[in-house]
Amino acid sequence: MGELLRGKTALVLGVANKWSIAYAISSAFVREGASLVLTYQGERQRETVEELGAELKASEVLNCDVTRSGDLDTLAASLNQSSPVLDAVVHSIAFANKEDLSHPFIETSREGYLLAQEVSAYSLVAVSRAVTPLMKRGGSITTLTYLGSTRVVQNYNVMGVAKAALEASVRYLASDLGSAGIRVNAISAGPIKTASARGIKDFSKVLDAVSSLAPLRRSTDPAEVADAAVFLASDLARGVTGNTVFVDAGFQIVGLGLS
Ligand code: NAD
Ligand code: IMJ
Repeated sequence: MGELLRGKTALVLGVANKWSIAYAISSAFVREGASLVLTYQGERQRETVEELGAELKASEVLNCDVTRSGDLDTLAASLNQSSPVLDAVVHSIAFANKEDLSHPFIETSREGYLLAQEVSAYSLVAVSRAVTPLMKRGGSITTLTYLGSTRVVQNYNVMGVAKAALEASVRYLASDLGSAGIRVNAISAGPIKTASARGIKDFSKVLDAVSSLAPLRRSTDPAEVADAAVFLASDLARGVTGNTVFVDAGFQIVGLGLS
């Protein structure tokens, strides 16, 4: 048990199950003394996320599909009732059509491109606008990104373009919100076997390649990402905004790796 987030209230969006990076972050936040509000995406996830919320003693577990602006308005209104002061927000949400993550990028349809942008990048802007009025003491907004935003990673395709937009959105949001004492950052995590990775072709090969080439010679543990999220949400990171922090066993520095 630590105290880095004692007295802080955090909203975490993106817990689907216990493998979710957002779940590891939620557990670390609770360990550091934060109180939590979780959201889930639609009825299908309600039971699982309510169970995880109960285990983490979350004060609330609310429905929020980020593509529905009504859901964001309702979320802000419910929070205003129950947790009128928020200190930290974690956005751990991404989605693209499965076929767009296996076919050549040039074949991406207009609809598929816009869907990936809407869910994976625009949602950070929409969530930030909805909840920043509750961040009355200032605070921190953190999102999750991946190296495919700036490098070509096989099959990441339309998600890479969406993550590039997400990282640029982090910088513009940091600029808008700095005067309110709100910091905005991204964590660029190395590959982790979550529900969003399991269906991906050759994902085990990606994990093996990364663990042999990364300076630390291993893959990324969700608990390491969670501890970086604790840092960014805490007052220790009071001077850090607009940044992308890599938690990837060092993989992103490697040029030509021969293991
Ligand atoms: P995950 O599947 O557990 O989490 C993705 C979450 O996005 C789910 O909770 C899902 O419900 C949510 N989501 C999708 N569409 C939504 C919508 N319309 N409204 C609300 N929520 C929606 O997988 P994860 O790996 O924990 O992914 C979390 C974040 O981490 C994503 O942004 C992902 O891009 C990023 N990331 C993952 C890895 C990895 O290797 N797993 C690496 C780097 C970054
Ligand atoms: C995803 C696709 C291709 C390569 C990939 C990934 N690599 C990594 C991921 C190398 C690490 C996981 N990742 C970083 C993501 O952001 C995943 C996003 C994602 C995954 C799915 C799978 C199921 C589906 N849609 C998805 N949308 C986004 O239908």
